[in-house]
Amino acid sequence: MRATPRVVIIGAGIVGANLADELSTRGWTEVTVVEQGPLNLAGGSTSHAPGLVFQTNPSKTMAEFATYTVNKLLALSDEGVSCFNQVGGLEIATTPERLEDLKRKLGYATSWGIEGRLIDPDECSKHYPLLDQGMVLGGLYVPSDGLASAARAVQLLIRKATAAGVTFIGSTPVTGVEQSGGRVTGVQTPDGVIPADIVVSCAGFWGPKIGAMAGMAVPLLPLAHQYVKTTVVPELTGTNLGTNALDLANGARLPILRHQDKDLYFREHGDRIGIGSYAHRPMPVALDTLPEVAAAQMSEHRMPSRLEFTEEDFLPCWEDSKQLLPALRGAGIADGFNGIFSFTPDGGPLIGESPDVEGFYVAEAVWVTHSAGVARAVAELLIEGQSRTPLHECEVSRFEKVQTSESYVSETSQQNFVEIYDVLHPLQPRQSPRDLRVSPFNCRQRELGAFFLEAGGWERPHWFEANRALLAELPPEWQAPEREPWANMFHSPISAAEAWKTRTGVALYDMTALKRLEVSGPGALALLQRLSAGQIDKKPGAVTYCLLLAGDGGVRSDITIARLDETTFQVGANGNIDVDYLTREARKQTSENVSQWVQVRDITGATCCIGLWGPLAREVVAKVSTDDFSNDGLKYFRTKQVRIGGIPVTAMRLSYVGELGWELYTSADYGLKLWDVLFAAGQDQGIIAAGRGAFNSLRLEKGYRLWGTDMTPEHEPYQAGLGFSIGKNKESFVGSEALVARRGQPATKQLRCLTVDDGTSVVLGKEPVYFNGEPTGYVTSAAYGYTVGKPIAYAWLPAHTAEGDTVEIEYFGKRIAATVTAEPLVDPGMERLRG
Ligand code: FAD
Ligand code: THG
Repeated sequence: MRATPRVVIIGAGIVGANLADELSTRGWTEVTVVEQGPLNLAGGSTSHAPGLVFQTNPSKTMAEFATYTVNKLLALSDEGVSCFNQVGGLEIATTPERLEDLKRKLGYATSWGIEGRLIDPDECSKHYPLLDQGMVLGGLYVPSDGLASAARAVQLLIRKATAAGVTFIGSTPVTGVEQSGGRVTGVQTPDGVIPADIVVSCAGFWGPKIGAMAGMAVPLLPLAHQYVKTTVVPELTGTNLGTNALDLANGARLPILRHQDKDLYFREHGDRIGIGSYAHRPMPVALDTLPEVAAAQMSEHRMPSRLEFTEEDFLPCWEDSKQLLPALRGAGIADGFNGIFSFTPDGGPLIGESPDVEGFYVAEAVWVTHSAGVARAVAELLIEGQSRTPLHECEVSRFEKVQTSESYVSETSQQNFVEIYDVLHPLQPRQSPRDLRVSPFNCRQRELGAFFLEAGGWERPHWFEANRALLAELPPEWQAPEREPWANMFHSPISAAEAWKTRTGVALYDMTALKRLEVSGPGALALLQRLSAGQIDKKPGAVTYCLLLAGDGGVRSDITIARLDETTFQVGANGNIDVDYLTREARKQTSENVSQWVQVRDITGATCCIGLWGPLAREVVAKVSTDDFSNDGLKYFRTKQVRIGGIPVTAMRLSYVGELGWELYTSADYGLKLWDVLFAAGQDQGIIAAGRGAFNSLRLEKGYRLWGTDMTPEHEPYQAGLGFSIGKNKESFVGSEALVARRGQPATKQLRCLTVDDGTSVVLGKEPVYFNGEPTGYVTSAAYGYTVGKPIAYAWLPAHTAEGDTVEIEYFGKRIAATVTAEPLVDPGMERLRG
């Protein structure tokens, strides 16, 4: 038995080198890094990356990765020269829209603990004297941003990891992935097989090729992106900042600069300027057309990740650059290239294990900016079974199968390239591909004038124009104030009417997009008892709301488990990450003890679901079913098989909007009929179809958390206000030991319900929250609460904040007063749900 597993890392770019280091510093030293290029300059994206690190990101996880990378590279030094030159980062606005966007960006930075400030054009010029100040409306300045010396960092990491016992093999391509019995066993090279218990592909944009060796779809697209260096800029001469290629990052004093209104970024290279452009057409690259470069020929100018410069694509950018930085008029383009890197369908990186080959992992589509942070997360994942930074936005298993097809990846990744610097609303949907997945009710929803947004490939109605007429009847206390333009995007006042009808009448909600699994077999109960923190060993017919915890007690998902019969359960989950986890664990359990076999089936697409909710729901269903839907006939959080209009339906009595009613499941073929039967039956009750706009408001009023937004694996159940769901008298389950160990330790933070004092300001999420003048937390979900007549925001705040405390939410640079309030805001006594 080895002390630690044998790990092979494919690729010695910034990700692979960091991973070797993160593993070896944690005592995993049986690590071999195999690199096709020469180790001194491998020829991947890292070998030519100019190394700009802007840390601010809408994603907390990505910001955390960046901050860790900055700190690690700052500390990584040789002969007194570090691998990070903290020149600061400046993003400028030349349009009013961008200036507003920078305010939101400052919000993200503050929420995630990155110090930054908005500065006026004068100060922009002070930081960056080459700017044409007349063009600039303002800037966001982040002093801790700067330049990574990526290629040099790789060399230092190789040296450090080698000293710790890691083996690096250069000029050796991996040509195959060996496996046996569903497990990875090694990698093939021209010199033979290197045995391994774990293989991590850090092959950057070559990822799909390595993935194919293990039968794994790696949804990234290699794209070329232009970068040029100018000739000497007279204004910069005399600064004499050194010429050593590996030391160039330290040859800069000016902040790194983004001019996003023209899709450009800039850095200094001694007395020259480097310019990167996203302004050109997307240029996808087929991996089999890469230039072949022999080891001896590899140089800064010749490498497989560097394609010929297509100057005509750059010329408009050169004009834009000279306009912003007039000093460039005295210079020319000295050297340009089309460098290759990775894009993905949602812009996030790809981290995680293959669903089919145990022990085969990927860590790809990672920028230099996030590289050390990603490497740390992967090391934690391998060694501790879980990363401390939540990975739900990065896990390769987050994609639905249709989203890993070549055509989908190609189209969406190119679109992401085009939009990379655009001002995008958080709800802004992609234009194409759309209508990939539609529920059986889609045609009716269209007839009702649904406004659709997309999630996981599904079309989900947000409101229905057919309900606009209800606005005329809307009682004054349900009328919502007007929103400012940003919060008003992808929003309709019709949501108020839909919320009103749900609380006072009855509404149909399309819940089809909710992930559903059937877990069955003699081992089904044991599997779900072990993985969930809830007590589900109940009689058939029971539905249980429970948490999936990680080993350290963090919330990895919240699900509902319905026991349909002794050995069959229906699970309502949050997404493909849950499917991947349950499937993997079911396979393990089955292989360990075949008499306890268990099967997990994703039944989402084969079935559909209608939420029929509202105080009049019972009247509607009574007209079309002879089954007993009375309070005793089907109790709260119970399920039974019924017929509605003759259609076989699984009815579950629960409601994410907090109203009387049921989730009604049937197979996809019956879906449209079920909708029609209910809609016709509900005419006397004034039934409506309602959308996600109302839904999100109603669920927040009821205090129901949304996993991935309100809580993530970094939060434990009690802080998140979900302690009630931990099974009583339940001893051993994943995370139980950690919960016991944490018991008695005071929580430092708490998910709190805020209401906005002015009664009108609706925020969107991720805004920083100030307490006693200091930024101390951030908003998770927010919505206008139509029932309570106030905007609501949930926020993570220090545990010492108490009900009644006043805090301030920063939105577009303004402070909005809000009050910590007891929750839930609606129906704390559960009279509506249990009635
Ligand atoms: P790579 O550096 O490409 O490493 C992968 C390695 O795997 C390669 O060395 C390759 O040879 C090896 N490999 C592949 N296949 C095999 C095989 N079969 N066997 C063995 N080895 C194999 N990011 C930033 O954060 N800031 C920037 O300013 C920035 N600017 C950029 C500018 C340009 C022009 C480009 C193209 C990219 C830029 N990037 C930037 C992105 C950044 O360069 C990459 O995201 C990053 O370097 C990827 O690192 P990596 O280790 O994943 O990949
Ligand atoms: N329906 C079903 N499954 C789901 C969801 C759903 N799984 C994923 C996600 N949504 C889980 N989220 C919730 C959140 C709250 C509730 C149900 C699912 C809920 N909570 C009750 C409460 O807090 O009062 C639980 C009461 C109890 O445990 O007795 O209803 O929408 N099928």
